[in-house]
Amino acid sequence: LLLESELRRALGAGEIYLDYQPIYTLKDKRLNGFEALARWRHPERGIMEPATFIPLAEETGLIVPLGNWVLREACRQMREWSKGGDGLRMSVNVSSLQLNDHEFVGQVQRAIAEAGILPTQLTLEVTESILMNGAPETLAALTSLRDMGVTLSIDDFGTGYSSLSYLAKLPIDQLKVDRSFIEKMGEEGDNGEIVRAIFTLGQALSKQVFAEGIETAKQLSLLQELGCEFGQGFLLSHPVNAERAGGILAEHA
Ligand code: G
Ligand code: G
Ligand code: MN
Ligand code: NA
Repeated sequence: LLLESELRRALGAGEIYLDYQPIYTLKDKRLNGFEALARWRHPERGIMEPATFIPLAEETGLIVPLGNWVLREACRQMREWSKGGDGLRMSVNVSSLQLNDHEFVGQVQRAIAEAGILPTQLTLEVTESILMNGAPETLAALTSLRDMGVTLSIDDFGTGYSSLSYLAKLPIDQLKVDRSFIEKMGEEGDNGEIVRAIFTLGQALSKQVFAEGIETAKQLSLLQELGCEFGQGFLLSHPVNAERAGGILAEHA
């Protein structure tokens, strides 16, 4: 059983770190940026996936300091990788508890300023459910972030229950199609109809559509046919540590 005290200690002890999954253009595999993914190097249990500790962090409220650390570290790393220019982007996952924290917008602003990156280099990924429970304060926070120049993305898109009229009104730039839809693409009896429908929706609402969880060449070619611009997945690259991500960046420079 994971304990709150362990996670609290881990944060202080520097056991939490970030892996990075490259995001590419699908047409010609140019590097667009990275998604930062939190990991916990536990002294006895080894490397732990976020699925095991993010829920604990959320239950205990530790997600606020943890999320703030992730944000600052991702921005700092982006700065280090941006010496050759400012075209590279970093995506950071944000929990609803962070968004609802009244200090969040200020923390994002500080993380950007402290690192010395452009707000346009940062993308925040929020889940559909955050938006559906859409408290006015949440929407106000999103609007402030977008006004700053930060890009906002809906992660795991298609698994929630966004009403289309509501979606049209949200201050959101991107839809990230949930991996489950990409997974089914190219299987017997699935020619990507759902994904195609999400693309049509994205176009109608002027939202960029990203694909995640691309694992097969078949999925990639179907996505290319759909005109999907950006994507990530094991076929293109697994999440890698900062050093390897730096190497990938150097290859693409
Ligand atoms: O990295 P995968 O490696 O297992 O990530 C699993 C889930 O954990 C994903 O849904 C991802 O969005 C989430 N996740 C990863 N890193 C973070 C983080 O820093 N903050 C939050 N809130 N979620 C994260
Ligand atoms: O929910 P979120 O999109 O943030 O989830 C990111 C998670 O997806 C991470 O756990 C990452 O390791 C995982 N992931 C990335 N690419 C693939 C893939 O191609 N297949 C599968 N099964 N998982 C992937
Ligand atoms: Mn994500
Ligand atoms: Na996702």
